[in-house]
Amino acid sequence: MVDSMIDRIVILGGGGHALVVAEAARLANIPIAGFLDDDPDAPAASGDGSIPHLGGLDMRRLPMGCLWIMGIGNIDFRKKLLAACPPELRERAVTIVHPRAFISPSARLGRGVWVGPGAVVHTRAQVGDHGIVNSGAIVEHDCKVGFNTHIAPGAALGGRVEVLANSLVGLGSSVLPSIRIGTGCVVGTGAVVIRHVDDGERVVGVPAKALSSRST
Ligand code: JB2
Repeated sequence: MVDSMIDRIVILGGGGHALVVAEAARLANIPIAGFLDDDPDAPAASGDGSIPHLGGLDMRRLPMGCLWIMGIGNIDFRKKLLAACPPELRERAVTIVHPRAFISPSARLGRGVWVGPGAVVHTRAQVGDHGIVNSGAIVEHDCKVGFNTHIAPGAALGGRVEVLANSLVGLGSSVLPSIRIGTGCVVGTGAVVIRHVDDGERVVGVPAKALSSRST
């Protein structure tokens, strides 16, 4: 079983995000071994584009020779799973870029990154390991997207924006150039961020304000 997994990918999770990643893998002619999920009847198991269920969601179950990618959206759950990744498998995380994304030749993508259709990762931008630049998101020049950070569909980061690890920049939100967003932050759907965001802060609205300050 181990040898047969070499150069095929295993997707962690079997929901909508896993299906999106699997579809791009197929378009890029990357063979898929299957998915891990505690639910054997997760959406990836049936319907169009179904893939085999290989077992429960436990990084230790990843077959030794396989390549793998996180196929789950929830950042906290991803973080927990990634922390349990056996050291010998860390370098086997594979980056998948949808064939319709644009990646500047001077941009740098880490391991285990997902870049969706219509996304742009522009000049000298960097995306850390297990980052997500989802469908139609724009990461402008010189941006830095941290480890396990998710730039959601349609979100836009202006030039030189930095978003540190384990943060979510929500659907359709915008971040002005040179803004810094800390670790473990959430930028709400449609927000417009015009000031730096501290570690752990959740901001919403136009202009974006801390959630906690809304009640004060
Ligand atoms: O806390 C968890 C957990 N959360 C999700 N514990 C365990 N054991 N399993 C969990 N899962 C598993 O991940 C579920 O079994 C599920 O099959 C799989 C995917 O989770 P879900 O279907 O909730 O969503 P998703 O991660 O595929 O997609 C989300 O994130 C994407 C980025 C959705 O919000 C999508 O709309 C979004 N595009």
